[in-house]
Formats: sequence, C-alpha cells, structure tokens
Amino acid sequence: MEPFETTETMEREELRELQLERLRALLPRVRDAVPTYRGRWEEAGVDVDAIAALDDLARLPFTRKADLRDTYPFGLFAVPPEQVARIHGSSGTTGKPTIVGYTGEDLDLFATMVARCLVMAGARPGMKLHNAYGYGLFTGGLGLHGGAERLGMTVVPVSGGMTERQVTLIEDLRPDVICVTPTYALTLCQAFRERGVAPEEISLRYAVLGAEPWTEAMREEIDAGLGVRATNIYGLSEIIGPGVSGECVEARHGSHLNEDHFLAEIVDPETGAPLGPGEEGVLVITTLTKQALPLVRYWTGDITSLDETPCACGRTLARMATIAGRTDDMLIVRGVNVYPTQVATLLGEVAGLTSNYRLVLRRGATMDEVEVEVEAREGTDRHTQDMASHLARLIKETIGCSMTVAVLDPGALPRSDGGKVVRVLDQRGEPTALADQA
Ligand code: DLL
Repeated sequence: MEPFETTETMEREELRELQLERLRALLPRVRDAVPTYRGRWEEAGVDVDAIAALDDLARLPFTRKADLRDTYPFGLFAVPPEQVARIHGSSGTTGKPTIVGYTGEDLDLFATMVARCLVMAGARPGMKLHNAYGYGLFTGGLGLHGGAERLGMTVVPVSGGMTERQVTLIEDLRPDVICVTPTYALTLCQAFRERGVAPEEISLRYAVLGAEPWTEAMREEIDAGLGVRATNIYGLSEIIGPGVSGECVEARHGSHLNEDHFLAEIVDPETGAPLGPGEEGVLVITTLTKQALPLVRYWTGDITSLDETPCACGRTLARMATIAGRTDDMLIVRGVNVYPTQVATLLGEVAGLTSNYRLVLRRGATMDEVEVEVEAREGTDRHTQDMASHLARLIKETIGCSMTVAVLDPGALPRSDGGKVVRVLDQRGEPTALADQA
C-alpha cells in the first residue's frame, strides 16, 4: 500500500485527538460567522466553547438539507462572497438545486481527498484517467478531475453521454482508470460487447464508481465486462462532493472515510440517538476543516454502518458499509419499510436477470401496489414467468412484503446516459401512506 498521506494510517487514538482539536477550532468559527447556527445553538443552550470531547457533539442539533433550502442560496456560508472560488450544486428532484461553495483552500482539500480515494482505488501518478462523470454543477466531473490532476494523472475530461464516442476514446487513448457511475459502466460494458471488443483487449485496469447505490452483482459484471477491478467512491455535494470515502482495491470491503476532515457519526433514523460501530443507521457528518460551507452534524440521509477494525491495506480510517438506502427513499409498503436498494441486491440472485430495475408505484383497488420492472438478460433460456416468480418469492422472504414482478425484454428499461438513474416511478398522483417520505 502507498497511502497518499500519513494521516490515513494514524493510530485511532491520535486521529481522535486531531479530530477534537479541529472540532474545537471549527465550532466557534461557525458560531461567529453563521447566524443560523448561532441561533440554534443558543436555543439548544449549548456553549460551543465548552465542547471538550467528541461525544459532546451529540448535544448539538442536526443540520438538514431543508436548512440549505431554507437559506438558499448562500445563507449557511461562513465566508464573505468574494472568498468563494467555486460553486457546485446538486440537482435534487424538486425545485431549486442545493447550492454549495468552496474557497481556494476548500478546492485544495477537495482535490486532496479525491486524490487519496484514487490512490486507494489503484490509480498512480502517470496513469491516464477517462473521466465520464458529468461536468457542471454536479461535483462528480470537476471533483474527480481536480483529484486526478493533483495526483499527477493524465485526465481525459469526457463527461457523460455519447456512448459510442466514449468507447472510441477508450480504444484510442488507452486509459488505465475510468471514473463513472456504476449504471453507466454497465452501459459501456454492453457497448464494448456489441462492438465485439473482448474485456482483455480494453486498456482499463481500475474503475472508480459512485454517485449512486450499486451491488456486488454489478461489481462482478463490471469487473468482467471492462476487465477492471472496480471500487466504490462516495460523497455528497453538501460535504464536499466525491472523496468523503473510498474503497481500497486491496480489500474492496467498505469505503475508508476521510475522518481527519469529515467526522462521522451513525445515528438512529427515528430518534437521532448515537449508534456504535457495526450498527446500521443514518450517517451524520461534521466537516472539520472546510471554510466556505462548514456543516455541523449534517444529516446525509444515507443508511450505513462503520467498521473500525484494521484493514488489509494498512489504513486505519474506518470503513463505511455499502449504502443500504436513503431515509428519504424509503417506501412503506403495507407497513413494511423498504429501500429500493434492497430489491437491487436480490436481482443478483436470480439467474437470467440484468441488474437494471425500476419500482413503479400504482394505486390499486384496495391499497397501493408496487410493481418491480426488471429485464431479462440477452440470450437467457429461463422463462419470463419463472424469473418473475423467483424474484417475487425472494422479495417476500427477505423483505417481507409482496410486490408484483414484470420481466421485460432486454434493454426495455431506460439506460444510464452518464447521470444517476431514477429507480422509483410514482404513478399514484397524490401521496398516500404507501410512500410516506421519511
Ligand atoms: O453524487 C458526489 C459523487 C460524485 C460521489 C461522483 C461519487 C462519485 P450528490 O449529487 O450531492 O453528490 O449526491 C449525493 O448520492 O447522499 C448518496 O445518497 C448518493 N451516493 C453518492 N455516492 C454513492 C455511493 C455525489 N458510492 C448522494 N454509493 C449521497 C451509494 C451514493 N450512494
């Protein structure tokens, strides 16, 4: 292992001391610069100068996406506008984007965090990167770009879409690493297959995949289809973008959280109470060193757990489990809480299906219904009805509720064109109990 920075292998006790020192510098700065925080903390009766241990952080209220929306666009910024060097945003499903900002120092941190994750994934200086994340307000394109340049890679800034051109560029420029969403990686696998290019002829060695949930079955398919070792990269615009955590190629078992800059807690989704290592809950992050938009106890909505045990790669940074779902994607189907990702995980167990899927919510005669649309794999000899009942049975047994399954022809579902794929289609009109937004 060649870590990018020594903080990646610090003793955990030493790391906690560094986190506390940074937290104690952060809180008064945020209090003095951001009226929203100042007001909230006063209301909660917490004097942040008195925070003496990491556990004391739990006395402060959470910050949520709604707070960014309510103070849109710059209300939570902690620096004067002229110090903001760049703006990014996340599209969101309704209305205006969430706006985030970076000072020059923040951009430096962003690049360093992404460079770290690229090294974890197998990338090295001098390697060539095909960057198929979208460029623009989305943090993926420019984020990976900056990190790769920081590492000393050659970057091909392709952005998403135009699949034929992507394939041609990979064939001609012979990159070593690709950064792309997992669903678009599958689209590229198919495009190579259709061109008759065998995986061992493709120059790529590593794939750095993120921005949306994916499964082990997808990893196997991408590894085999592109001839790579695929790893996960996680992040969200509010915290910095990609680079909050990344998987090491040695273990490929959880994503190392960059805890020297992002202090993570796992809390109970209902009560907000802190949970311990290994327990699954909502990831809450405090940005320890960010300048323009520092966030304290930010409720990411992502469900995961943390593993602090040593990793084969030698890094001591805790590892985040695969995102099990988002609190705001949770559906309540006949009283059972369901995350779309739970269905995704089962697809790999049904021979003859691709990993593409969509949940369609419809109003039924007596209650609302969920239909799972999936695709038959090209050339499978299994009967459609057989695959449908197999998946329906797995859903009933493992998730505990009934859904109907429709197996569509290969390629019938919308494909990723580089961006995130929409997995839930709500055809019910007015909201009902079935899909209460958590
Ligand atoms: O998706 C940042 C990013 C870009 C990450 C490129 C990785 C690669 P947002 O658009 O703000 O930022 O979306 C953040 O996407 O809260 C998760 O729900 C989801 N997400 C991001 N990475 C992963 C991942 C970028 N590796 C939201 N696995 C997050 C599962 C992910 N979900």
